[in-house]
Amino acid sequence: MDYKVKDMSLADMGLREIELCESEMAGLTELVRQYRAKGELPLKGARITGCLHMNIKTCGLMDALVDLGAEIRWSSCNIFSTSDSSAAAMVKKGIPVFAWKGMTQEEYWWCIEKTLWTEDGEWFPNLLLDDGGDLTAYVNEKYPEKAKEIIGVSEETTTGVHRLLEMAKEGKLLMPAINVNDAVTKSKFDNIYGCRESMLDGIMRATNTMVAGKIAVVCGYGDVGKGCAQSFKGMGAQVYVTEVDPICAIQASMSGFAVKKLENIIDKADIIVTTTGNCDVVHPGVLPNVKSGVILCNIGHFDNEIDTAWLRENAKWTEIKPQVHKLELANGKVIILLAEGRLVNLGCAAGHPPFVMSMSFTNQTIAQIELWKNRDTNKYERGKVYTIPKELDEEVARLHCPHLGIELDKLTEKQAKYIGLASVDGPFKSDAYRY
Ligand code: NAD
Ligand code: RBV
Repeated sequence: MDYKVKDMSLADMGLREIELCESEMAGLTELVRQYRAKGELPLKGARITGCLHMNIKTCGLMDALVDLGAEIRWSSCNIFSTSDSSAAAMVKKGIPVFAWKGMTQEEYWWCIEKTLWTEDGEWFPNLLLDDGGDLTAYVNEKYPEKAKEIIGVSEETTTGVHRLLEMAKEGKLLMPAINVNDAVTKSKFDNIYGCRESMLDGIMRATNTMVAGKIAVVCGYGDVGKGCAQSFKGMGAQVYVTEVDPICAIQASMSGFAVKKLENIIDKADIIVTTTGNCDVVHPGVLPNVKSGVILCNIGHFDNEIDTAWLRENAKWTEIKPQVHKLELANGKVIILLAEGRLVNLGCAAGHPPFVMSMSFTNQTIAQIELWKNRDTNKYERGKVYTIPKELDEEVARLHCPHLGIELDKLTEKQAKYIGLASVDGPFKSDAYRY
């Protein structure tokens, strides 16, 4: 079997770590159990290439896909997000993994290429599972003839969905796509509550700084920004938000956060985190005005939210430890930059906790099954982007309720009719409902 990981001697530790978080991946395990109990292998025949942070939680997703009948090959969607013990553990289980923490950008693309073909050239995926859109763009651009035969792709994150919609608009998306991010049970949980826990984990592991009493600035108040702002508030920081969208700005204000222009607050901030999925948010126009010693980091998908390209040219970099750099600007000010501007929760910590990733990955698994099950129907058309149907979204939530000890009340027929539902078992909301 072909593979490339950092160190196979870490495999046994990786296997023990997977076991440690298994019980928290409750809904995903239950989904697999239900199929197996029925004697079904809904992904039999599926050949999935995955490109998603190769860490412990993702091992749970990979195991689920294999347990449901799929063959898989895997790489990480970020150069810093691999857990080397997880990667080794999956290789030990017989999965071709191409991922290690701290790879170069060139190695990153090499790994993606290696997940598309076996050495004999016999294997090419018939499904893609992506996070951020790099794998999807790579296959569509480099192998368009092959891409036209792929059954579909499921996409994990907000930025990847933006890229899918762009490709679809330009007629460059050669396969059907399922937008996993906009399942309610993904973005309203992973992006909010996942980041609420893993952002601070990243900052603390990297710097060991005291957050209470500090001034924290959260750029962007979408789902991720909401989680990050809550997290800082919970820890006792004074929190400022920056926004461009008046709706999100009022939401921030009414949650007790002062909303200011970045240029008016940057000189007071002790910690700044970008959460926008946008480029050039912390830019050369404001960077020289930071408070010296500021901790600067990003939790959005790509490293262009903070203008790291400018910082490379205009600051003296000293590595304190991997993924933590001291940057000295020409005016003498110091910036502590985390994960070189890449996702801080995955570069400096281990990503989201397993329970919330179980919710995201149950959606991913359902999306893969949907695409595969409908490979010969016209339900999912090439070049179009679909969201997960409401019934399945509610089912993902239902699968996760027991683990939290949640008791659900039950509608009567009369009540269901009164509020306009087709069934006492849901769907409980219309597609327009915003949660
Ligand atoms: P979102 O669209 O809900 O929120 C982004 C917000 O940023 C919006 O409200 C937008 O108005 C605001 N914004 C855009 N440009 C801005 C600017 N220049 N200044 C201030 N605000 C600005 O998106 P989201 O779901 O919160 O995702 C944000 C990013 O985080 C994406 O890149 C996504 O892929 C990524 N993400 C990362 C993780 C993680 O674990 N690291 C988890 C989920 C999502
Ligand atoms: N994310 N994955 C993890 N495997 O630990 N943590 C966060 C993990 C995902 C999350 O779903 C988000 O949308 C995406 O990473 C951004 O790349």
